[in-house]
Amino acid sequence: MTPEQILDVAPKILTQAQRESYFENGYVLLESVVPMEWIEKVRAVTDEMVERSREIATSDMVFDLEPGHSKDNPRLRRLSSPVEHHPTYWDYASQSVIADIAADLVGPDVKFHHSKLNFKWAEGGEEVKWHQDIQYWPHTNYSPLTIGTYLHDVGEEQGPLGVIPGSHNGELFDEYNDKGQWIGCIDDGDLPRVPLDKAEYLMGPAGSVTVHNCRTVHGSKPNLSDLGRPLLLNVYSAANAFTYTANPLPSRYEGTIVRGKAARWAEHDPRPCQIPPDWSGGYTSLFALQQGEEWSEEQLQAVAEQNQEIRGTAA
Ligand SMILES: O=C(O)CCC(=O)C(=O)O
Repeated sequence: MTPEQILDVAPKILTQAQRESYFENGYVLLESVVPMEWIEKVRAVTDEMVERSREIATSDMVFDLEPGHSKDNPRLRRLSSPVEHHPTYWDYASQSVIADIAADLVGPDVKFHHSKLNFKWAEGGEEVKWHQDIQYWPHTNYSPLTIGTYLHDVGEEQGPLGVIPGSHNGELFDEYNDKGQWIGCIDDGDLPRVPLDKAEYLMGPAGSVTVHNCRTVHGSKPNLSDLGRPLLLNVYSAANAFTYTANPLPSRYEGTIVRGKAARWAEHDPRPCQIPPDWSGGYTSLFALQQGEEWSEEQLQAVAEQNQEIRGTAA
């Protein structure tokens, strides 16, 4: 659907001005839009997951650990595919206001793709380098978007999500380096073409939601404050957008229609998309890839096995 066709359908949550702003700028911030009952439920299961992470010492397909993580001092970068690990995350992704927000921006037929929870731990939570998402998981069109939910209040000090307004209508950048290695971010040599001085940082109280389009250039600074910044990210697309590469963060819910109905025809955008490495054997993590971290043979083997298990259970 074109933005005009989407705008012709009555919105469920957003104002018409917010929808227009999303189409123009490639992002929108919705402050305090999620009821606190949901946030409290999600926080409670997140605490449980953090407890579980005390038992592991190296990153795997579930927990992406910061260097320095230990039983006594857990430091998580990411919980991968939270929907796969606790039903509350899926209830939130499929039944809460965020799926309605997706419908307001991709059209009434909405498909779930994947989820992740980026912690950006207090006192050192790592930066996310400037990148676009769609090169990680190409679709036949550019409707996919990511909805981020701040589980706690986020101000400038916590490393809020930063976006470059209008970049969704610009260049799609190469996320490989000049040696042909996937770096999952925009190479330093290309960054001068990104108007970083125009970056907008999206902040708000717990329950605020960030939405960015899959072509929008975005990133975030390290969190040097003494408060964590858990940001729960759920990715949706129009039902008529189809993937043609393996999902880096698979789950049994990939492809589930969360609003409206399934598509019988795929919609194709003529603009080309870069192809990522083949994730079908497993994916490490955005942070590890951007930081150029090497994972051990044992970690990669464990990831491959967990990956196989999840793909085997995918609906
Ligand atoms: O956590 C963040 O600040 C950004 C997340 C992000 O860009 C991603 O996970 O793709």
